[in-house]
Amino acid sequence: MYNRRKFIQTSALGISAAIATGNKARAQEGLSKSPVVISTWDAGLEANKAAWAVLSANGRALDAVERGVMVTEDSLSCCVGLGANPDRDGLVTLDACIMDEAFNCGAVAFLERIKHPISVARRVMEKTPHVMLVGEGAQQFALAEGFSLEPQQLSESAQRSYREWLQKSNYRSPRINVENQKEHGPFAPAKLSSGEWNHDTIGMLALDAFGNLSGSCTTSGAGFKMRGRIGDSPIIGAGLYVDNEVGACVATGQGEDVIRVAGSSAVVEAMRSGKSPEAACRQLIERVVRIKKEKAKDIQVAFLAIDKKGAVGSFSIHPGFSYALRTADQEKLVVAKSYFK
Ligand code: SD4
Repeated sequence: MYNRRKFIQTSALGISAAIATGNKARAQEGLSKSPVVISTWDAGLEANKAAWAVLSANGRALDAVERGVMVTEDSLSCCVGLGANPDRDGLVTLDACIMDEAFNCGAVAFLERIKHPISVARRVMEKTPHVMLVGEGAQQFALAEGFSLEPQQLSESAQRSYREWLQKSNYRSPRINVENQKEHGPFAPAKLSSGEWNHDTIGMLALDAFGNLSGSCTTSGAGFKMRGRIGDSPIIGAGLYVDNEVGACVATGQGEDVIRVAGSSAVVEAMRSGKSPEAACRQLIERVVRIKKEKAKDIQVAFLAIDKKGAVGSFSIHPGFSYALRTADQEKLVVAKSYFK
């Protein structure tokens, strides 16, 4: 009798055989044999572990990029998720998006009091005819989907930095990863007690054992932003883009300047025309620098990309951006090259 156990065994064998055949074909085409996951900033190391647990068990890249960034959303010591810096009215508002190998995508923006915006973005993708929900509507949808409403309560570090910010209440564009808050003002990220720099975004890209790409991006946006401000991170084509035939890209840094060049989509197009992931990221950084002229000195933008073969690369305006890489035989933080030295 073809019982359930046998079905599971047969399916498991089927999956391994499919992966083995897939690996052979991919090796012949010069594609990566192992899954790969990359994510932005130091927090990516922890996030990659959760993603790797999915990828190494032959799970989907889509599940990996959701699970991975949930770790960062959960961590109150980091400024992604509800522990993040608030807007200038003292309220935390969250943005996120996700995209799979078949151009399916979902996003939420200006979402309050929900712990895992990335999972709400995935539900938007899977359960609605839309790509993006914002604000109250996004929150209502999340509640209808069973997410719980968390208290609007700032973490201790966010309370501290908000109190400091209120002393001057001076709104200006965020300066991301500029390494001296005293010199560069309250918009530079805080140094954690661990000595790491605190960033407000994580972007993650994964290639799974089936050769499929997916990506995710989740953020509290710029600390002390104007109420209602939305950056690049939840915008498909700006903060994230995935084209399974070519590659994928995710952005971090000053969102306004990523949106104006349709950043992640443009990096994927540069890879389509034959550029390596690093060369493609560099081309877009050079474009941003050209557009911003003198002001490029004051902003940080970084792109991180992977191509269909599993090659990865990154480029930023200023030094200080790093990304976390995990494959079957590597787990490390890589310092990206930058336009200014
Ligand atoms: C934004 N791109 O909201 C985000 C901020 C960011 O590390 O990446 N911070 O503009």
